[in-house]
Amino acid sequence: MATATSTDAIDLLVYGPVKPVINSGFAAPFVAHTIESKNDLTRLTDDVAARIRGIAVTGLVATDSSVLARFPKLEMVASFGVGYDHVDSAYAREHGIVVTHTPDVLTEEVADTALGLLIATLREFVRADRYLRSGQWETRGDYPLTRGSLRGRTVGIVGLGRIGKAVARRLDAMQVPVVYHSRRPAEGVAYKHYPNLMDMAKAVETLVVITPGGAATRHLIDAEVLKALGPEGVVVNVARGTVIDEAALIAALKDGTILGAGLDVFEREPKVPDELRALPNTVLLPHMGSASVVTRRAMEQLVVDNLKAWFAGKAPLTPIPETPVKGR
Ligand code: NAP
Ligand code: 8YV
Repeated sequence: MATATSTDAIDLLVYGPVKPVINSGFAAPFVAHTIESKNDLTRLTDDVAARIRGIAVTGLVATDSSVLARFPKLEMVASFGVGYDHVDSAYAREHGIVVTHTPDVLTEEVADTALGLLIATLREFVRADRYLRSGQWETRGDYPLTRGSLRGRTVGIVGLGRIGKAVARRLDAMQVPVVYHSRRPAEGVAYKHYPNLMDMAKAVETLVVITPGGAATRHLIDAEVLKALGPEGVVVNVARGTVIDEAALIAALKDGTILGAGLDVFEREPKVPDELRALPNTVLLPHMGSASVVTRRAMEQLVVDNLKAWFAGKAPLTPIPETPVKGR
C-alpha cells in the first residue's frame, strides 16, 4: 500500500481484485492505495481515507454507502464493467460523487458470449463434447439428435439496450426472428416490442436476458414466466443472476416445465447450486461474458481514463445516467 503523499498528490483507492491495466495505471501525481476486498478496508488508516478523492472499483465488490461514507473528499467512483448494481448510485448522487462505468467497449464480446451460450444450450455442445471425449462415439455410435435447434424459433430479448441490440443483429444475420421486452420501446429498431413480459413469454419459447441487475429487475424471470415459455422453452441469462428466480429455474429444468438453460451469471456468485450443476440440460459459464484479454484490457483502460480525465478537470468519459455532470 502506498503511503507518501505531497500536497499536490491525488490519492486514489484501487478497490477489488487485481486488474493489471488499472493497478499499474496511475503514476504521480496519483498515489494509488490498493485494497482487494471489503474486509481489508480496515487496513486503510483514517488519515489515508480522509485524502481519497477517487475510487477505481475493479470488480463486482459491494461499494455500498458504508464503504463510500468513509471517504469525505470522494469525487469519483470509476467502476469496472457496464453493470453497476454493486455501487450505491443513489448515495453517490446525493453526495455529489460521479460514478462512471465501462459501456460499449464490451458490447460485441458479451453479445458473442450470449449467442455462443444460446447455441451451445440448444444443440447440447458441452454434453456432446463429453460424449466424444469419453469414447462413447466409438462404443455407442452417433450422439442422439438434439431436441433443441435455433431453426423455427423466435428469440425474445429481455432488455434491448446496447448488448441486447448486438444480440439481435447477430440473430438477424442467422435469419432468426427477434422480439423484445423492455419498459420503453427501444429507438431505431423495427422488432416487435412487448411492454408486458408475460405476453412475450407466451408468444416465444426462447429468452435471452440482458437487463441490468438490482431491485428493479429482481426475479423478473419467475416461475410464471418459465411456465409460459413451455416445454420447448430455453432461457439464456447473461445479465445478472438476480434477474432470474434461481430456485424456480431449477424446479422448471427438473420437471420439464422448460427444456434448458444457458447461464453466465448466478444469484450468489461464485457459488452455484449443486442442483444446477447436476442438471444435464444446462450450460454453465463462470461469469465470463466479457472475459477475453482484449475486451478486459479495453474495460480496464476506460476505468483509468475516466479518473485521469476527471482529475485533469475534464468531463468524465462514461458517467452513469444517475450521476450526470454539468459544466465541465
Ligand atoms: P443498457 O444499454 O443500459 O440496456 C439495458 C436494457 O435493459 C434496456 O433495454 C432497458 O430498457 C432494459 N431494462 C432496464 N431495466 C428494465 C426492467 N426493469 N425491465 C425490463 N427491461 C429493463 O445496458 P447494456 O450495456 O446492454 O448492459 C446490460 C446489462 O448486461 C448490464 O447492466 C449488466 O448487468 C449485464 N452484463 C453482463 C455481462 C456478463 O459478463 N455476463 C457483461 C456485460 C453486461 P428500459 O430502460 O426501457 O426498460
Ligand atoms: C464483468 C459485467 O465480468 O460489465 C459487466 O456488467 O458483468 C462483466 O463485464 C464484471 O464487471 C465483473 O468484474
